Amino acid sequence: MTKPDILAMPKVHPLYLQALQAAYTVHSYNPDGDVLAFSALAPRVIGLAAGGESVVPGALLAKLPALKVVSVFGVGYDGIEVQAAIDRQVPVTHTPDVLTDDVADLAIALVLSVARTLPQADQHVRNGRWPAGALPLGRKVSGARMGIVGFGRIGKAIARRAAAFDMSIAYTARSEKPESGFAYYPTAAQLAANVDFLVVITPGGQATRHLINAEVLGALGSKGYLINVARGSVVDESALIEALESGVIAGAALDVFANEPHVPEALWHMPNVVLTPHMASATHQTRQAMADLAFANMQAGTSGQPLLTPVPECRAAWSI
Ligand code: 8YV
Repeated sequence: MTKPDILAMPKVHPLYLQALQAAYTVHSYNPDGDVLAFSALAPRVIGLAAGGESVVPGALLAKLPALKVVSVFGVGYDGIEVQAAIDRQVPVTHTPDVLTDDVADLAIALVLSVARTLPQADQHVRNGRWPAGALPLGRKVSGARMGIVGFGRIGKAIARRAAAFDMSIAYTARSEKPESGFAYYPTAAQLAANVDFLVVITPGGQATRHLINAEVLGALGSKGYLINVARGSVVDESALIEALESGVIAGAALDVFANEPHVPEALWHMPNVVLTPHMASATHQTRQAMADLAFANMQAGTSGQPLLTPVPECRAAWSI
C-alpha cells in the first residue's frame, strides 16, 4: 500500500523524521530544488513537518492545495506564517509542555555558568593553569534578583527553580499575572533596572523583535547579566555586543542567536560570555517526547482527528 505524501522542511529533527517515515512517504523540501518535480509532488502533499526554527512562508503553503496540517517539532513557531495557514484552513500545531522543564533547567544552568564562570573554571583546570593561581571571583546567585521577560509556561518554570535559590523574582509580560505573587513591570527596561539576572523567554517574531535593545541593556547595568533562551531575534545582537565590549552589562549567557548556526565572532572570545548551540530542549527524553507529540499531531491532522496541541492562534480561530 502506498503511504501518503508529506513534506519535511530542511533540518527537521531525525527522531521526528524517523517516526514520520514509518507512516508516510516523506519528501525533503529543497527551496532550490527541481521545480518540475516539486510541482508534480505538491498536489499530493497532505502534511508539512517543520522544526522550531523552520521558515514556512505563505507562498509555500499556497503551493500545497491538499495540505491538512503543519506540525512543528518545537514550542516556538515564529518562522511559520500562521495567518496564511489559517486563511487556507490549515491548522498549525506545536509541542508545548513537553520541553518546559528542559528549557527552564538550561536557563538556570546558564545563570549559574555565567555567574560562577564554569566554562572558564573548566578550562583553567584542563589547561593546567590551577597551580599558577586562582580564578577571579564569581558572582553569587542564591539570593540575587531575577527578572523574567515572558511569563508563560517556561517563564513560570524558571521562576519556580529560581525560588529554590532564594532569588527574588520579577517579570514583564503583555499582562500582569497577579496570582503569581511576583513583582510585575510593564516594560523590559523597567524590569532590567531592578534585577541582577535578566532571563529572556518570550516568543520570537515581529512583536518581540529587538525587545532587548541598548536601552534595556543600559538599564540592566554594569553588574547585570543577560540570559537568552528564547529566540535570537528578541535581542538586538549588535547592541548586546557593544554593551558587552564596553562594560554596559557584566555578562551574557546565550543559547539562541540572530543568524543560527552562525554566532558573531565578536562573542567567541569574550570571557564574560557563555555560548551554547540552541540546545535548551536537547535531551534524549525531551526530544523523544517532542517527536512523539509532533508525530501524533501530524497523524491527527492528516486523518481528520482532533489535534493534540494546535497553536493558540488556531485554537482561537476555530475554537478548538
Ligand atoms: C528546538 C525550540 O531546538 O521548541 C523550540 O521552539 O527552539 C527548540 O526546542 C527546535 O524546535 C528544533 O527544531
